[in-house]
Amino acid sequence: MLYPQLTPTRCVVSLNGMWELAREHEPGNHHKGFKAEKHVAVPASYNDLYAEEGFRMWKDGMWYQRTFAVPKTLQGERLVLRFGAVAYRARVFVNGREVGGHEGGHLPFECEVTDVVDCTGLNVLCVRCENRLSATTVPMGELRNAGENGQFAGQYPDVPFDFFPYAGIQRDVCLYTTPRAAWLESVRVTTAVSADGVATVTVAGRVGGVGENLSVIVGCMSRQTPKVIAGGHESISDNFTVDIRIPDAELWDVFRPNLYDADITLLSGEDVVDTYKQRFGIRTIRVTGNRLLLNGRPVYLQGFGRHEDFPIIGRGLCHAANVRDHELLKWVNANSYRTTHYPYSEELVRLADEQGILLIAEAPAVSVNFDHLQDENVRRELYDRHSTALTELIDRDFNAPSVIAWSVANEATTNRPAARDYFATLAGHVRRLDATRPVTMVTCKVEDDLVMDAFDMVGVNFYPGWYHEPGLGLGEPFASAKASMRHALETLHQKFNKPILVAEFGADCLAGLHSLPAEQWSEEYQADLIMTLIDVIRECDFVIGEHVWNFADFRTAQNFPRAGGNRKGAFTRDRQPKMVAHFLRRRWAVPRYPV
Ligand code: GCB
Repeated sequence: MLYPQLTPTRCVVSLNGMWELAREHEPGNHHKGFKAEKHVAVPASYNDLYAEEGFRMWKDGMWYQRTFAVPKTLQGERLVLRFGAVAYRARVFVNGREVGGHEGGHLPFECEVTDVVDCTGLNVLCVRCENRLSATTVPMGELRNAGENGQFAGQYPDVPFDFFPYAGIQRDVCLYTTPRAAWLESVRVTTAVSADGVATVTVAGRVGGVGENLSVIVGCMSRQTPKVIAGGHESISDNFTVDIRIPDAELWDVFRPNLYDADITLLSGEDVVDTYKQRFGIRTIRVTGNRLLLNGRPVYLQGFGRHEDFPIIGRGLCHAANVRDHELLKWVNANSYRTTHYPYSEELVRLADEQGILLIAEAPAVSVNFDHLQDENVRRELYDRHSTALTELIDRDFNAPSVIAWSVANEATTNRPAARDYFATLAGHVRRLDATRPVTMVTCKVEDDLVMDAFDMVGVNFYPGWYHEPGLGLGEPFASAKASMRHALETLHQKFNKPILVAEFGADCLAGLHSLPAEQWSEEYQADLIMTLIDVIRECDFVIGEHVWNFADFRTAQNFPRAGGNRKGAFTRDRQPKMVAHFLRRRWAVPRYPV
């Protein structure tokens, strides 16, 4: 699926804005249009928009509707409705007819509506969202007995993770056109660089529809020096592959986001049928021994786990908030983050491409709990959804140079024997789809993890000084937290002999709360603990990165260990620095490896 683009052969019409909303109290005829209860903003999560609990916590059918007309100039084109993401399940109706749907709340989907729309009048677009989770959804939810992930038992709402299960039409909606007879359907750019700096760029794609005498022209443009620098031309049927050589390639790198465009023209005979510009970057990323190599040089990941989470709009796409977050990342001298615990918006990934920020892109599989997956059929059902989510994620982000690794899951019960096969098979699935990036997963099982040897690098979440070994102690400050961190990292390394990313560590902190000597929840405690643990982490040469949990405070389900949300942010929820952010900024200003 291509990201919607205005080109000489394509048009994009935004359907964002004010829609109408109603809860489905009883099944009925909502799909034909309904009496609204509320206005609703698109994109946004609906949960935090209203004053009533009955809307905030609603997870059954939530109906959205709006009307749209098709401009005369677009009639005769192929018409497609595209949704950036709808959580968790969506069914889409145009003029009462079901035109498509999707499951999984963080990836795009589209529905062709060429033959359904009325070009003479207004069309009624209705979308049914639903946010019920189960043992076989990704993520899992509503498990009642939370099993090993018991820390989440009894939360309100009932999810086995701490971030709030926001729902609704959370990303952009648009109507876009392509030519009707034949069109570019997908494009994948793979790059390789030889020792003498020559890049081979392979632009492969698929054509939809049918056309006579089709061919494709690909021109490569450098964004740095905007001119066509290389090109290729192929006669094709429905698939194409064009190889292009770029001598003296300018590589994409951290904060040096050299980007190229593959300018693709689909021709039928001499006539231009479709055009599309696919951006890409040329860079290599791989794990060797105890290092992660970006363009052949060791890179140390310093940054955070994060959430798409903002006041009022919840998980809704907000360009301003995304710009602010990336500005703060640069200010604090971070170079990377993990898209915990689900795929972030395409717009954010594109921003990271353009700014040279490194991303570990994570599947929406948080807290996969094998205590609820003892039945093989149930396990297979979950696996199918999980592998589909990864397929869709890789399909969407394959061309993004900022994405340097795939994370297939966060904190599963990886100490259960059934987890082994499940994750080894999943790692194989990801490698078949993309052989150009490392595959990882994030565990919290140190002594008894059974799966991490299936991955290229080990991600670990570990909270000494917070969930265990709390307090400064009477001797050297944080002595037991330090010992515990060192032991965990050495144990994992001895066991798996892979480089390790410390994917989460940290402490909650209520901004403005101070204490001397430092105690839990204070700014001093969070700052001192994190900086102390960074010292320990850096004594371990096999560690390839430190990601503090979390970039910013975020909203959670209600639970007694959470004070108005998760407060482990280095920044507050409204994106102002806590004390630790200033410390990190100084520490991260000095490169970990010699430049
Ligand atoms: C974790 C989870 C993360 C939580 C965090 C915490 O290990 O991966 O989703 O928010 O701990 O603060 O407890």
